[in-house]
Amino acid sequence: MKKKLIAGNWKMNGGLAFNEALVRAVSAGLAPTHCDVAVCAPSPYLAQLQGLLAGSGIDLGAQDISQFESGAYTGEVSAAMLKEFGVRYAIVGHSERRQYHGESDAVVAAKTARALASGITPIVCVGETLAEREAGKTEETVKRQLAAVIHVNGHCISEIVVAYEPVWAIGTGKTATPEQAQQVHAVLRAQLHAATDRSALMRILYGGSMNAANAAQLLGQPDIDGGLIGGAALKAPDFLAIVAAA
Ligand code: 3PY
Repeated sequence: MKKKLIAGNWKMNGGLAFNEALVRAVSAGLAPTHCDVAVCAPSPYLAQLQGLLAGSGIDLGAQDISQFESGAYTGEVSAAMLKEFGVRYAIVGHSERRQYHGESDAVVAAKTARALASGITPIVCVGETLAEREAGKTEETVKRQLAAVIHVNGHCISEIVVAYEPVWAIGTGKTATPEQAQQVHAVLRAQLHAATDRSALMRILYGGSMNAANAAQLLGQPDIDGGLIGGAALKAPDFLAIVAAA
């Protein structure tokens, strides 16, 4: 049976004291797990988080991963470095990285391949902008973004976690309706199905202002297998409520 995954994306938030208080509150409130739970923290805090999460049942994730193995890539963090801190997941191709750091589909594919080759599960984000949705290009956009990582040679794509994050729902407080989200998730599932006979076991998360109030309805959709949680992951009661709804 496939377990749902609820992963917090802390983005560029946190601090030593804040992280400790948040993780302690989440761990204390976590009922025996019926779903997988992870937090994707900023790189400088991975060592702290590795310690805090030990024995909690919560996995550690990074928010990015270098496409390169090692060398003269100032500012980059390699898969091997992430592994040293027990990182299990890495978010790849979040729209904020595509938008502010110019990450192309090709770069996202290279990062996905690097993560898979290193035993880190990539959480590959896809999603359309408002302009693309209004132009009727939602399907075309997400299919193009997913195709880029599906055709990564030589890797088992069934190890990928996909996250559908409509860009217009990120940091805006707007959320796709459960029906809108399900519609896109079904498209993504069909595309995965054409690529692997393990598509039914793959997790497709919804991200984009998922919160305590809307989680149950979104997570109740047949092709929504979890959530990638932004702002609500920074508040223990909200994050726990989403986990409970999974
Ligand atoms: C959001 O919920 O805003 C996100 O971007 C999650 O990744």
